Parts: sequence; structure tokens; C-alpha cells
Amino acid sequence: MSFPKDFVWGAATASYQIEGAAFKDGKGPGIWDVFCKKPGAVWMDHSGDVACDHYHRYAEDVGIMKNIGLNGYRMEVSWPRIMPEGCGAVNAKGIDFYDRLFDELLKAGITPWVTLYHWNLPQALQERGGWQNPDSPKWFGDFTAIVVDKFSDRVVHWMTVNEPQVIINHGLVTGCHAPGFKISFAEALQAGHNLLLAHGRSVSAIRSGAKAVPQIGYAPVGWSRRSASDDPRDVDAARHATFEIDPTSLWNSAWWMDPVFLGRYPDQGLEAYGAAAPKFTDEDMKIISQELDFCGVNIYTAMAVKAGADGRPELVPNTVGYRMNTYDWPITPDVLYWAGKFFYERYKKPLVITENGTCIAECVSKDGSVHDPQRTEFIADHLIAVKRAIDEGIPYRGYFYWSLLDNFEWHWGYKHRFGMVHVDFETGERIIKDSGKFYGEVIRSGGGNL
Ligand code: IFM
Repeated sequence: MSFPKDFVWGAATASYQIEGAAFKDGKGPGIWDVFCKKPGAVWMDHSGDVACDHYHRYAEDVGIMKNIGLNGYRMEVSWPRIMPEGCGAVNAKGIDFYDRLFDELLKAGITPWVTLYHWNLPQALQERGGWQNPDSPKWFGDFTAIVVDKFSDRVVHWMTVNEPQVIINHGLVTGCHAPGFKISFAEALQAGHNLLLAHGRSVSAIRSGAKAVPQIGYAPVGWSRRSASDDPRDVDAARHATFEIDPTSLWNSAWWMDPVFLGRYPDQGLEAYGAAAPKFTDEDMKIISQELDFCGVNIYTAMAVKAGADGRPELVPNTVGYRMNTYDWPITPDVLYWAGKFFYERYKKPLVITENGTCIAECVSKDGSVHDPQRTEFIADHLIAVKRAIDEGIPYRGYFYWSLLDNFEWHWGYKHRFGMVHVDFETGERIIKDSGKFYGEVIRSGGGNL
């Protein structure tokens, strides 16, 4: 098996999940700094105060990436580290940190892929209403302009917003993520509209400010369904189910991707949400739908679907004992084939898997290694599905394993380990897991060892 020569072999992280140094060198508080201090909000009251201490260990971490053989690294520039108040003053020490990090990455031959928002909202902006404030798109556009001005001499690849579905659902509807609100669907969808506008303002700021021709994408959850078989009726049912909107849920793809790639909210979604749908103008839709260079998708798992007797999609339950990770997410490698196919058919953009990975309960063995065969299998099986898609003409350009390091897994604290590199959170020691070594072999052989 051989992947295209220019395929991007990466791993991904986010600032709050790895950096630590939460209150250092002029960084302002972010919403997660505040949320983590609420007793019981996060498992075992963990926080990202120290996390992987990547802020201090970044050079070692880049060395590990180089050792594995990555040619791409997806990371977030922390908004509260760059602009402690969210707007206005810029923190020179924050700029210095990313200057050093980008230089180190480029020296190691690793291309940085920068996410502008992976949930690290400055607390000062949350106090002004956060994404519920109609000024929030402008705040994000202004932050983007600063980042682009400082770093676009070295950064070409940009992603605006990571997983709007999670930001709105977990942050504002169920409240299990920062800022921990429980607002109505109508309010949440209006905040979601602001978030989509923020994406658009960010795209404008990148296009107008970038010093080199940028490659711009977006990184929503690639929420999808798999077809239970290759029978065209099942495939149609899975395609339909992938883009259908359930009125009782904000978890879907079409609501969050159609405006960006097609310039409109899906009719079926407008009907489903009815009076809860946001207020918007034609001008808004133009801002939201500016041309992108790639469609990033974070894909972990999906249910299988077949055509029922009436042709309508019918969920196919997983068999008893089906493989699962420690989150209880079923391991469904062919999701990368089916989702890639459905997203490419609908949005017609080159695809990048901006996240895919698994958490398992491994440990450091007596021989000093971390043996994680389940993760090795996971990576192999998912990449084989990517290759099937590529062979059928689906333009997958890259794969970013989530995550480079074990890290702060949001409201689950440090309970779930997703890394291909083990982190001892007491000492900070890193160990490349067997899966990380295997991924390195995949990279060196261009997929030949799969
Ligand atoms: O850790 C998260 C990441 O921040 C966003 N996507 C899913 C990952 C695993 O839950």
C-alpha cells in the first residue's frame, strides 16, 4: 500500500490541553482556567494548570515529533496567551513563545498547522457574553489578524474553529464544558451563528493579512453515519442519515458545515429547529461562506446504517462485544471511508482528517515501554480506510492523529489517554508508545507497512 508522496502525516494538540503555564508570563485567564476551579466541574478536580508543561518542554516535544517522523503538527495558538484581555493589548511573552515554537518546528522540518480557536476563550470576553455577544465575531477577527501578522511569515496552514458542535453543545447547552451554561436551543443556535460568523471574519483576516498565500480550513466534528454494506440502497440511506438534522439535537454536520461550504443553512434544519433557528441576513451568509482551501474533519466513530423496508435509514446495532475505547466509543475504521466519501460528494473540497484517535487504558510496563497494540491496530485500520477512499478518488490530503501527547481531556481531566506519546503527569517524562513507533514506520514507508 502506498500513500501519495505529499500526504501530510501529522499529530494534533490544543493549547489548554498541553501547554500548562496557565498563569505565567502575562497570559490572561481563559474560560477553562475558571471552569476547572469549580469543585466537581472536572473529574477529580483536575485542571490544565500544568498539563504536559509543553510551554517549558516544547523543544523536547518537537524533538519527539521529529523522532517519530511527523511532517505536520496541528496546534492551537492560545488566545488568552496572546491577548490576555481578549481584545486590545498583546502579550509580548506569548508572541515569543510561539515564535520559538514555530522556529523549532521548521528547523525540525515539521509544518505547523495552526488552529485559531480550540476552546480557549479569554475569560474577559466570556464576562462580556462570550459567543452570545454579537461582537464576538469581530473579537475573533481581530485576534486572528494579530496572529496572522506575527506568524504568517512561517505559518501557511490555518484552521479557524475547532468543533463548533462541542463548543455549543457541551459549553452552552449541557454545560459539561466551560463556561458551563445551560441555555435554550434558540439562544445556543444564535451563539452558534455568531461562531460561524467568527469563522468567516477569521477567514477574511487571514486572506487579507497573510504574508504568504494561505491554506485555510475549518475543523468541525465530522459527524456521520457509515453504510452497513456496499449495496447502493444502504449507501443512500447512510448518506441521507449523515446530513439529516434531528430537531432534538444540535449534534450533526449539515447545520455546521453547509453554511460554511454551501452558503446556506440546510432547509431541513431550518424546518427542524423552527422558531429556535437563529436570525441572520444574506450578508451574514456571505461572510460565513468565503472560499476555503480544505475541509478539515475530526472523525472518531459512527453508527452503521442500512436502508429499512421503506428505504428510510435504519441504525444497525453493533454486535455484542464490539471493540470500544475507554470512552465507550465503538471502533469503526470504515467511518473514514464513508464520511470522506459523503463529505467530498457534498462539499467538493480536499479533505484533511484534522483529528482521529483513540483512548485506551495502557500503562508503562516493567520494561520501560508503553505497549498499546489496540492503538496500533486502530491507526492501521483507520489508515487502510483512508487509502481505500484515496484509491476511489476522494482527495484526502492528510491525517492528524489525536493526540501527540496524553493530555488534559476536558471534563474528564487526565482520565483518558489519547496520546501516541505517554506522559507521566507527576514527572513530565515522555515515552513514545509502541503505536507512536508504528506510526513512524507508516510514515517512513509511505504506508508500505500497513
Ligand atoms: O480531546 C478532544 C479534542 O480536544 C477535540 N476532539 C476530540 C478529542 C478527544 O475527545
